[in-house]
Amino acid sequence: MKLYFAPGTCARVPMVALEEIGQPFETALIKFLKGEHKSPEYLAINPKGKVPTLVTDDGPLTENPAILTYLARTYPEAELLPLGESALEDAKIISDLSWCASGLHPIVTRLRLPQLFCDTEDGQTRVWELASDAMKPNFALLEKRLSDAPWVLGEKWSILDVYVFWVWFRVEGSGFDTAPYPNFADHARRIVQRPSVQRALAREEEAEAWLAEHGLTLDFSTFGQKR
Ligand SMILES: N[C@@H](CCC(=O)N[C@@H](CS)C(=O)NCC(=O)O)C(=O)O
Repeated sequence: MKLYFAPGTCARVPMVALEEIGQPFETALIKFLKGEHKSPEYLAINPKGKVPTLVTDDGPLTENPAILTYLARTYPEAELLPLGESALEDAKIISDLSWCASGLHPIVTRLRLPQLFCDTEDGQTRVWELASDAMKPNFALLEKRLSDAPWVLGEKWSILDVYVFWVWFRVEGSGFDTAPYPNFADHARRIVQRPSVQRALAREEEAEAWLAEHGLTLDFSTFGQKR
């Protein structure tokens, strides 16, 4: 399998999943600043022009919920997700994956890159403020879940923990006030200790260093940090 990724992006989640599975996999670094994600070659694999893309033996797969479900079903011994208990329990897991991808991720993008949503500085401030307001109830839900149990799905770790960790990491660096969410903060500290996460972060660091060496570092200096 081959994972197309860029450091700091949501491709971190399938990267950790592949590390958990423990079988050799290839990675391909997409250089956003070179526009590689919009190149004809990449669009032939992923017409949406985004990362992650996982190329499997049966062809490319896009969208985190699909990639993670595929990996969890194909490698059940890795115990990425507790699938197969019942139709309802499986659907609840899909519900959480969808929440990360279509509920939380779009707000993360507005917090990190408000300039994509408005081309005036005042407008960008407003995008950031509205995104911050929109994120608060979502963080409150996660704070509640992580005060009731150590992991998102309860007593046992799952790849959903890495998905919400990626959201935490992105939001924490955006200027959003994370102080009211101590259990979520503790969850992030525990997740980062996981060996698979350490290995994925090391891969990202290596990619980041390569990008820096070639003048291709993406300026994620966020609006929130600039304020
Ligand atoms: N719904 C997609 C979202 C993928 C996505 O938005 N990826 C971002 C990085 S976190 C990206 O590739 N952005 C580049 C762009 O939109 O040009 C998923 O869950 O996989």
